[in-house]
Amino acid sequence: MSDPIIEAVDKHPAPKGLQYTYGTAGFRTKADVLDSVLTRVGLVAALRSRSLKGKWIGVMITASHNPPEDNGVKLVEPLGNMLQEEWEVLSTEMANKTGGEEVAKFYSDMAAKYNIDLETPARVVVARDTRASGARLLGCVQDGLKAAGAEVKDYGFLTTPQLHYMVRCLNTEGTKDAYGTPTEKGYYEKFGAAFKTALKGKKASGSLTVDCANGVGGPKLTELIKYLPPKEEALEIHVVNDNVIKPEALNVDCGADFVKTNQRAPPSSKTDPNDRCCSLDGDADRVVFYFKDSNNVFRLLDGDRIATLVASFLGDQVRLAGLADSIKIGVVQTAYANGAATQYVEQHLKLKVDCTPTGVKHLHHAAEKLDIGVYFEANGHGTVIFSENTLDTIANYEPKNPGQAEALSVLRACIDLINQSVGDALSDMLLVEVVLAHKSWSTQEWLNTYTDLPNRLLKVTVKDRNVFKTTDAERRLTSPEGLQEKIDKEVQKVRQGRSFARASGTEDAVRVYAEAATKAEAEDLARKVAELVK
Ligand code: 16G
Ligand code: ZN
Repeated sequence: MSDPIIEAVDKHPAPKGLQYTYGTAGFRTKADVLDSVLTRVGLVAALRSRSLKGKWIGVMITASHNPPEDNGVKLVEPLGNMLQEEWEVLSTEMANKTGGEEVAKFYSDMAAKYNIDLETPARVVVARDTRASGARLLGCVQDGLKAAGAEVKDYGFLTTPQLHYMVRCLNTEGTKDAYGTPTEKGYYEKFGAAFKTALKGKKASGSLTVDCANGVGGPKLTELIKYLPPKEEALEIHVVNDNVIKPEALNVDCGADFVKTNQRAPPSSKTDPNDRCCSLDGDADRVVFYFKDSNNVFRLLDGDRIATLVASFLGDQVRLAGLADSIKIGVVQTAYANGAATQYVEQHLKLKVDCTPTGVKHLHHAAEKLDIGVYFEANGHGTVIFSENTLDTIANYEPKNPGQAEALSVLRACIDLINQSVGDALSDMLLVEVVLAHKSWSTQEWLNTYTDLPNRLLKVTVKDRNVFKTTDAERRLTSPEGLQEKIDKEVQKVRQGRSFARASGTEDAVRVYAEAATKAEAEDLARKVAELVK
């Protein structure tokens, strides 16, 4: 009898001489060398589901902000979290096995090693972004899933956070932790209703122009808008860069990564000074805000700004609700957070700041230890999570006066508005709008809360990036020997200097970050450190 796993794997042979790694964002590379990986990911997803007694596991086919010719895939755990690290390693091993027989053997070895009963049902949810290669790669995953005998739900096109939402909803359906209805309509209804309640009748000033990176966020936002309160009462949204019919336009001269990296609006942008804008990335899990000020100068409100805005607002609401003694808020950042943002949170908001290595899973884990954990990377990736205890406290607290009742109601709506399974550009965007409406703030007032230290990010090509090893949340190098001391010396030469170098997890390069009191000093410091790294 022929083995369906061997057949499926041999139908999509691996290109010779390539090494695949399940990195910070799953497998990600040129789409035309991914077929074999996707079939094997199907097998791993089925095993992972069986190892969790048939819980739903998510498979998202996306390469986020990467160019149109790339693609990728990542696996989602039952509550919407990123794949467990041990399984990342197994996925990497599986992806690099040579042929069907080797893969089939590894599959049964894994089952034996982890005591996985292969008779247990396997349930897997799949979705993809709008890349041209998505349909073909979906077919490859399906072949793997079918060979492993998994039950499959294919949601077609979704944003990455929508897929995380579906996974969490499916696994909590009918329990006390039910997260929502596992349909697209359920997603829009949940977030639309929470937005309306959280606004408390307040109206956003002006309008919001949303650049969707010509990705899946475009059509999904257009759909979401139908579930928001009428624009005359709440928020007027203009959707731009939503052309998904032309997949080669994805992330090209637009989107969150373009705006953050180039520190400028998409060239196609036609907004006036002080118009509020934001950009999503290609799979809508990142968002950054920006505007042109009265002097036509581009002003960026990135993930650091979203974190400070949201942390200050939630802090106010917790205090107003009378819960300041029982609920502590903390902010989680990475080394890329601007020093001024860190200082603002610690000294002005008087909240604790934790720093973790780059990558959502690290921030998420640190945030899970807090009552309310606000975590954002500077690039706009992030969300807010509430601990079990905090959720109970907010759900059960009896308000002592109308002021407390109002704040409690806002907090409850925010809990629903924030996608707690993962950072979600659409949900984060609505949250920012709620906070600005409550504070009656323009983007200029939001910007005025603190002044960013001038900074510079450089990409350095090196012979072997693996020799760059870090400690202290990537802020210091332990290898190559002696390099950190040299960086320290350069840092001391400038005012308010800070700099670090780390190997990229997504590109074959080392990234150098530097900040200082003036632009000239920051640029100079970055250049000097880059020289040292070379
Ligand atoms: C991945 C991470 C992102 C991080 C980026 C850093 C996830 C889902 N994505 O895209 O959070 O900012 O890598 O890239 O964790 P780098 O290692 O190349 O600097
Ligand atoms: Zn993304």
